Amino acid sequence: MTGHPVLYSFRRCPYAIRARMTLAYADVPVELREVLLKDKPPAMLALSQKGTVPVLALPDGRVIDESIDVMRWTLGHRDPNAWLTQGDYGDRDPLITENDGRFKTCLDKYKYADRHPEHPPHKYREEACSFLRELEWRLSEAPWLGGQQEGFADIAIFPFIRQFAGVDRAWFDESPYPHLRRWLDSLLDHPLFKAVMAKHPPWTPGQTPVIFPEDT
Ligand SMILES: N[C@@H](CCC(=O)N[C@@H](CS)C(=O)NCC(=O)O)C(=O)O
Repeated sequence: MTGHPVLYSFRRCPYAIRARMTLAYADVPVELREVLLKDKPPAMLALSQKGTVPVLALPDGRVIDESIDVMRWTLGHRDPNAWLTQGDYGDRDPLITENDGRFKTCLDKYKYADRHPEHPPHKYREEACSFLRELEWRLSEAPWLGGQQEGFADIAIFPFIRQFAGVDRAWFDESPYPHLRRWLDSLLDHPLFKAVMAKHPPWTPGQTPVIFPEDT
């Protein structure tokens, strides 16, 4: 035991990425336990039976198993650039609800179109585009979704747009969303994103703890 909160996480999971980016931004240390989704550790399932990552276990016994709540808990500790109150909406931005709901459903169908043969992939992509248009409009007004600085909505939504763009980057590069591309590229290049994508082998009980973010 390190005395730090324990974060069960999966490197490529967009929900876990936004949680880790927030922890790295706030510089709140946790013990990071990388999970294999097809072989989840019993210790994690004992904390949260729904079996999704991220899961944050606090030293006082509380368990936070929704990524947005992990972000909020983290920012309750330290929020140097006021992510929670960025722009008109802060952490209540309606774009986040749309991202996590309708857009995520379209993204999954677009990404795994072979599992949804009722329609060709471009149909799912077209459905997702109504959300991209909303982002594009917001980003044509200001560099970040909340205004002049990056904030909660940017970090909450970015990992999903990263996935979307990655399905067919050539299409994305030609798409009529130049502001969104600029925004995505600056987040892909962001030190916070780079900091959270280091690779770690799956956690095994008793191993030397991995502390995240790393002490620099
Ligand atoms: N609403 C949850 C969703 C988390 C989620 O669905 N994570 C995926 C990985 S990206 C997961 O753990 N899926 C379980 C599985 O694949 O077994 C959150 O925001 O934390």
